[in-house]
Amino acid sequence: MGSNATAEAVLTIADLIRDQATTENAEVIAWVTEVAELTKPETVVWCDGSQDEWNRITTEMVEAGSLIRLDKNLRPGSYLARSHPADVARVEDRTFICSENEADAGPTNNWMAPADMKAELNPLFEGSMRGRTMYIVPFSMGPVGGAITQLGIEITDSPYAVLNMRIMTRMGQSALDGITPGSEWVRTVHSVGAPLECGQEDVAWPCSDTKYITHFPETLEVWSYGSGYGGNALLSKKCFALRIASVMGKNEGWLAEHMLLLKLTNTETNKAYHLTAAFPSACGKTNLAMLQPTIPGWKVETIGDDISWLRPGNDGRLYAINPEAGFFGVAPGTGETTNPVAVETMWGNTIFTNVALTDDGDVWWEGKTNEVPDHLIDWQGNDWTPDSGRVAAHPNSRFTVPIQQTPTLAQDWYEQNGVPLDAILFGGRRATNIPLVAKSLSWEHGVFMGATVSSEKTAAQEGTVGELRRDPFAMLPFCGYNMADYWGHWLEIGKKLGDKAPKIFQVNWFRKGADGRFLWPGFGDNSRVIDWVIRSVEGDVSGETTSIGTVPAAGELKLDGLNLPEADLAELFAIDPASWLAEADLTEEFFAQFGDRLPAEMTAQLAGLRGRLSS
Ligand code: GTP
Ligand code: SPV
Ligand code: MN
Repeated sequence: MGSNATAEAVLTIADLIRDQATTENAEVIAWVTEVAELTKPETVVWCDGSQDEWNRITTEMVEAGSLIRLDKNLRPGSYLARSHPADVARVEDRTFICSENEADAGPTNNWMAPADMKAELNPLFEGSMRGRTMYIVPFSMGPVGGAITQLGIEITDSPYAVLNMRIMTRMGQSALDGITPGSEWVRTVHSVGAPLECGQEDVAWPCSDTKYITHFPETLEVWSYGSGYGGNALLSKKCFALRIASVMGKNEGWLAEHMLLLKLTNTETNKAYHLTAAFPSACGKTNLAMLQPTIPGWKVETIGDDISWLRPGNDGRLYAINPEAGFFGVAPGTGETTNPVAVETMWGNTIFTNVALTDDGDVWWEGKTNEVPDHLIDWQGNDWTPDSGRVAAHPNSRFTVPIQQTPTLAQDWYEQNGVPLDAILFGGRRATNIPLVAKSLSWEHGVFMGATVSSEKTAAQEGTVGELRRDPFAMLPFCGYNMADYWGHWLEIGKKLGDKAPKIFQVNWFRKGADGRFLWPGFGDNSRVIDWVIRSVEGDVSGETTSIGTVPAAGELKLDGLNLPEADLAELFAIDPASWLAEADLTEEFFAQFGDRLPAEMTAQLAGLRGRLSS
């Protein structure tokens, strides 16, 4: 079937697409047809985002052995997927920004000219969906019709991607209806790169050794090949909402950021505040987004855990939305004591990827419970016992869950025009140097703080866990254009906002003592830091100005009930000028690669820091 010989006798793929199309937009139909003629799927499905569609696809996948249905009573409507053991994280070395000019992608991105990349991709996509179903997945990033909202379509041959996209985005007919002729929308194509020849049996997790995650910011396109995993395959997420959207934002005066979004209400005054925070992958965004304060006085509500879009509003303030509709969260370390809100959120309707299966048909991972089950099936499908000498869940195993199941969800998530921001946090995983919290001396200094974030590598990216690397704004793998221009754009936005700009802070939950233990308890106790941040925004505390920023003055940080040793507190805020100056040298080297595209302000900020440290 599907060969050219029979094409004339039966409906052509173009006929099929036109007959089944759930839109009249000729532009959409032409693009879908073009992709189908290239990839040659066996069938085509226009997704409507309905429960029936979900039920049909999950049933098919369970029957095919590519999903395991979890116990209906323990975890209703939930499934476990096990990836190929080599397809477990984003692949940054296979990720490309294909702008016309190499300099526009900048030194921190892999680059190839659009035409060259298309020439390289074409033979790969040629027939890549043979024997498979091609799904057309329309989605909205943000509430349909919202001021900051953008629309897109993902074409994919992965039913796993379709299910995840239904959770992660507002997927279906209303998004497709929003894509009107001539309007701006993002075209994304994904293939697992594993065509099935006639009679060939499928595997549970098809993928290819050859992987390409490619972005064409000038034509608003994404082409992804060879991987079924998260950020490589759910193209709404890192590919569109960060890499493509960051370029759209640069051109249109807004920002696409790797940030959580949180609402805080002072329970005494009833005044509400909104805060975003950019931390690198697997550095605590989901956890902070679901913060359960350990101190009284604050109600915390969740709006987003991974991506925020920021846009100046008519009143001159900076507004934010979470463009997503679900969480694709890190499973390990997520437990009743660390993140009870996440545990409650995933009561059902959840897709788990690469976690362990319990004997009663539920899921488990390291850190889920204190007691470890006697027997499990590990993430690769093998028997596991506590003395196996290996982890049961992959360190980058994930849960995909609808945001609307979050018990702490703020109504603001539905807000068409977003929420006004009061504070922006930058952080990373730093055993040394970076204090628990510091307020920037100005917007420009805050941009410098963001630009100089370094963090120890986690399992969310391929490579050596623990290795320190620069991750400016937690956007190193996600900025779709020259990082120096991006800093310039942040500086511009700051000028536009003036004194209505949110205040910028630096935080670090991960500082360690000489004995290697975390000095700060983290998690719910991060509310103590957030409390100081908001009081600082309000001017209720004045802090103590140091060479690296303003830190809490003695007594300002609420530490009651914590039993934090004096020495640990001192170490959390210790500033060693020698190691800061050594880091400043590395910053100079890091900045140098951007040549004359580096904003002069960044050089001035570095000089200012060195001057303050030396005096
Ligand atoms: P991505 O989804 O990859 O972008 O990650 P994320 O930033 O949302 O990370 P997440 O909140 O899932 O946290 C990743 C890991 O960091 C988990 O294992 C958490 O348990 C751990 N973690 C989060 N917050 C804290 C904290 O305050 N202190 C410590 N020590 N660990 C934390
Ligand atoms: C991250 O790595 O920052 C994630 C997971 O949030 S993924 O969607 O795979 O990029
Ligand atoms: Mn992320």
